[in-house]
Amino acid sequence: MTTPALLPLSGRRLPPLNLGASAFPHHRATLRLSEKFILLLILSAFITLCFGAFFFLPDSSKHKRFDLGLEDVLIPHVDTSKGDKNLGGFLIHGQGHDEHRHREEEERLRNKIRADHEKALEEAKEKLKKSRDEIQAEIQTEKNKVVQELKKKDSKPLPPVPLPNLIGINSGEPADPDIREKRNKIKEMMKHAWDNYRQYGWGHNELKPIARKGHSTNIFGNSQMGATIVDALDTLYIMGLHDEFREGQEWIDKNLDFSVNSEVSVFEVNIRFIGGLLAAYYLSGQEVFKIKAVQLAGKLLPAFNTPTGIPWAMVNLKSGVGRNWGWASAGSSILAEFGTLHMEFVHLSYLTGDPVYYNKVMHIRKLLQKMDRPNGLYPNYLNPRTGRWGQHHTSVGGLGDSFYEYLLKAWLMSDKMDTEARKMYDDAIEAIEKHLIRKSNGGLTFIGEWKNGHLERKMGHLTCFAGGMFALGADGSRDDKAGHYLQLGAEIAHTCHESYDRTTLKLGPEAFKFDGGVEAVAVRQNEKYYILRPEVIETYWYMWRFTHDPKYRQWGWEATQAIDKYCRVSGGFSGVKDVYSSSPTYDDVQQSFFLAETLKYLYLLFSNDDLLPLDNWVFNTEAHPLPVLHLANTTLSGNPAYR
Ligand code: DMJ
Repeated sequence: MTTPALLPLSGRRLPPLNLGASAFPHHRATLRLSEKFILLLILSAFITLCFGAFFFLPDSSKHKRFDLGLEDVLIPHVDTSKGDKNLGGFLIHGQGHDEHRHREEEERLRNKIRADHEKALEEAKEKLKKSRDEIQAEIQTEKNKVVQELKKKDSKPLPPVPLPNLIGINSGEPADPDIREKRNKIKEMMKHAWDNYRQYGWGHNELKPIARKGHSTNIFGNSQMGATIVDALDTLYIMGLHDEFREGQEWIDKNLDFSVNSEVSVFEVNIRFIGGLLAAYYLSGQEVFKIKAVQLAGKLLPAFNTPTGIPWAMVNLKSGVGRNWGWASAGSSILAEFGTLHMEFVHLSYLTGDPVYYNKVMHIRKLLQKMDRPNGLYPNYLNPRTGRWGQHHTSVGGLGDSFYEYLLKAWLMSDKMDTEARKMYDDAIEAIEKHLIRKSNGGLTFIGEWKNGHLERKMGHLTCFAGGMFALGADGSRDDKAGHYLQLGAEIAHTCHESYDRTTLKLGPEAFKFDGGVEAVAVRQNEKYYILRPEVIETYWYMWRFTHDPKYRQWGWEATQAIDKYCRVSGGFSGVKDVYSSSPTYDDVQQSFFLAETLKYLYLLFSNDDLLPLDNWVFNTEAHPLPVLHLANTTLSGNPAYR
């Protein structure tokens, strides 16, 4: 009950009564004093009565408020001519007399109550379907939310973080007209891929260039988060496609929403979305990208609520419930997934001043450091409940690859201050060289896969990125083996080029063997596809930057022409199902990494080295450039919060 209306009565003196002629024109002009006094008494008694009655009236709000969201349907126009109605235990008051309207209201009310009950029942049923772990994870998520909220309230705004030195964003124009022409061709291919996605797949994650409609895979859950837009932004930027960049920015600003009931891959969302948004932020300086990256990162954090702190592979962005892939050994998380968060998470802490991200990835590192490694190798599978390895499979390709890459890049990104990461990288690479790297009979260096003490002499297209990694890690290597690692990078680049050159389309297969007389060739039908992957071109580019051997540009140009000839369709670019067939069929998917990585690495290969120089930028595993944090005495940031 509000009091202001009463204050004038109780708080102030009554205004003097005007009892003169103007007040009572029908009476005599003057009244005797006693009459005036009696009248005054009656009036004040009347006022006191009204005042008291006002206080002693029952509180009507108690009767009409039902805190079940029903206010809007209960209050208006309820007929009380037949007395109060009692519906579902709720007392309804009201006034009016329209019987028909009354019945309608009643019906509406019943329906709403019924619908509410059904909804509650459904929710209860859904809850019962969940496992104990899931329910526990939900509770934990809720708890974390509360803690985060409290933290937010407590924490004072941090001073703005100084931006690192952003060098070489708008450079790279080659003087040589032939190289310029090739670079322009690659830009034209980017425009073709983008324009078609813009026309037929806008807002969807990817494009089906033949069916000319949107496409998605389970890594993005059932969401439509515009993966291609986010993944392509920095490529558009460095190519000078600024109108397209702005279109993408506008879509992100207006539409990119992470409060969706969708179960996504933590790794993929991190490398494509967070990496893409951060790179777009650093390149363009547009705050919206930073804000979205931080919002999204907050949605991934519940994935870390496991007994060990090793995150689940997937997380529901709305509920925060996480789980692992059904196919992974013994319910394990995957090395290349939980081990490929470091770069982005360090930048998130750097930009927000919130150490939560940094702490999550450092916790993973510490845990890995403590574990025994069979033959010094990291198995691909780790159980997040028990903290034990799953199957002893080791790979520098799928399931393992970018874990090693991120150890090296954590060191580079910290301006070489994070020596712990460098040591882990050096140790891992030594074990890999000893157990996984071999020369084929024909003299091709390859990286096989370690399976329970046995070397499988097969190399994946994904593994071809390692040529670039070895070259990138050459400088600063243990025992000054820079020359050795540069050579190793060159040998892997050569092997991977052979895997392209030995096909009909001059495009590489998904996996190729070095066994039984076969060298760098796919044997199984389901390994003959090419899905616009970047790894071989990525290695050409790193090798070009470190050696300037013209063969890398030549090989890159061969790949460009093959992609344009065999993967280009009028609705974009598509993967092909068999690189050994002269009449290949299309898989009808334009992968977002084609725009993020393949075309970017090709463009960089035909640009001068002053475009995104490697002393200042480190590319995440999806080719999103993040600046080196040149900060002395810390591996993280200049923010005192970390010291
Ligand atoms: C990309 O999404 C990333 O490079 C990832 O690390 C592995 N492979 C795909 C492209 O092939």
